[in-house]
Amino acid sequence: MQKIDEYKIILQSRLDEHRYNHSLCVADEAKRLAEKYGGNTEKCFLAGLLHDITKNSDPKEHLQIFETFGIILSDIEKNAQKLWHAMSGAAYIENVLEIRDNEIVDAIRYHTTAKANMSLTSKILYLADFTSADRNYPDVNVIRGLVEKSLDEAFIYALKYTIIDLTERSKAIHPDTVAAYNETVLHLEDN
Ligand code: DGI
Ligand code: FE
Ligand code: FE
Repeated sequence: MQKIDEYKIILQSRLDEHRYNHSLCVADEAKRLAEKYGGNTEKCFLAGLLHDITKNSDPKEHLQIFETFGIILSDIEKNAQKLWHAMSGAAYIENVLEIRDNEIVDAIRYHTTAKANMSLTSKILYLADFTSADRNYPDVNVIRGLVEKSLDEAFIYALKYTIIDLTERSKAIHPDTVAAYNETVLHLEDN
């Protein structure tokens, strides 16, 4: 697809080499998971490719994007700059790259915190970000094993991993992350 090549050039101009390589790896992993779980391979690939498009932006650029597109931050969001690239990235791809596809925009918007009632595309992106070939955090092989077995089991594991990591570092947990966790465990209890 011609567009993909254009997006890659934009990404290369915005991201350092490490982050660009990560984006390519997440795109491949998202496509693989879409094939495995009956998702939309093109949307998942594109969401993976573009998900960290504003990751290397400085605070000034993030704040500029929030102002331009009328995004108001909660107190938790103001204090957690690591969450900004998901919000600014979604606004960037929707309004600057003009990708008017809610499934792709939403997947990028929630790729860091997750949220309740995520679409298959959003879940796939969230997990592909954890299991992409470039990842090497402790436990990466546990979640790689789980994602081959069940998307929901891998999803709950990833949420727990994130919540444990945040609490250990005394960081605030975004309400969307709590909602994703609650919804998923309640759903598991039903079975
Ligand atoms: O952008 P990546 O590094 O590929 O991965 P990501 O978008 O999942 O970002 C991970 C970072 O975001 C990690 O440092 C933890 C942080 N994070 C994720 N969920 C929350 C969070 N930080 C806070 N304060 N609250 C959250 O709920
Ligand atoms: Fe990210
Ligand atoms: Fe990422």
